[in-house]
Amino acid sequence: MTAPVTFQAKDYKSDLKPIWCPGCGDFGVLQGLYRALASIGRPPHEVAFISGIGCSSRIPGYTTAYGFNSVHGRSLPIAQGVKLANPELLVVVAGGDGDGFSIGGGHVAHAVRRNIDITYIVMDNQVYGLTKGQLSPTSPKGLQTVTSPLGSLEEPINPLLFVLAYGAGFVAQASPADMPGMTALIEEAIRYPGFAFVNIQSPCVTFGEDDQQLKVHKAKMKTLASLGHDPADQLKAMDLARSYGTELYTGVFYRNPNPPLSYEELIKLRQAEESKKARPRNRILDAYLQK
Ligand SMILES: Cc1ncc(C[n+]2csc(CCOP(=O)(O)OP(=O)(O)O)c2C)c(N)n1
Ligand code: SF4
Repeated sequence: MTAPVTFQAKDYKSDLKPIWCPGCGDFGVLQGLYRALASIGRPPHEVAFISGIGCSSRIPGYTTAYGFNSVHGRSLPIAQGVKLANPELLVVVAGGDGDGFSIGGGHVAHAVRRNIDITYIVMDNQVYGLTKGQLSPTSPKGLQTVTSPLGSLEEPINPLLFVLAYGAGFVAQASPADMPGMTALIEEAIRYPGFAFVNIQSPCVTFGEDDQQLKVHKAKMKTLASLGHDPADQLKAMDLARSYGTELYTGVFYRNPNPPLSYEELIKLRQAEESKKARPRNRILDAYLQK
């Protein structure tokens, strides 16, 4: 009998050296992704990373999996297309809060309600890192940046509530300040059979609030488990998510205890039903297909 093939974190690591600033939170997230994939044990050629544009969106290049570093804000539509074209692939979407909730914000609602089995990891650093520190949609009110030297006047959006409100089946938050906890959450999200979202508080040490955010996270973090939160309780999840920006809760806010069929499973069922029906031939389509 041959032993089953197992994988280690290093098997997902490409030869490309990350060019992130020393201390950037994205290093930890990348390690967490490698480790979660190794624990799941799917070979790199069965995994695809899709991203938009941003520092965090460089992730696909740093893995040995298939990758598409696409267009700013368009990672979700591309990832959904990839998964539908090849449902056997494990598809992970990675990107920033600007990519996901500014320019790409309109896609989130539809990815959630369509419920294709992909995992969406947002590295939420509350600024636009790649373009040198402009305000992002999750920047806290009052944050001073190059575009808000006197402090931001806008309220941040709440990515957790946003995704919960559209009915996502899996919503979690993590920080690389707790590597084992973050890795376990990434793995759980990937294993969830449907659209899963993990908001990772991944500090930008160059343009963020300050360069000590990981230490701040460590001191501030509270696990939802320690609060006795039941992840099956959707309303309580929304209540807890309201404290985004003030508290730093980590863990699973919501996991649907009865996950519905994913979009790709519904398509398979539809195809099976349709194939049983006798349909009048479409002469124009038949002629086209025979060309
Ligand atoms: C269509 C388009 N608009 C704007 C840009 C410029 N741009 C590139 S990355 C980015 C924001 C990056 O911030 P975020 O997505 O939060 O990722 P981070 O760099 O912080 O990881 C912007 C505005 C672009 N590349 N394409
Ligand atoms: S600019 Fe910020 S987000 Fe980009 S690599 Fe540097 S620390 Fe990371």
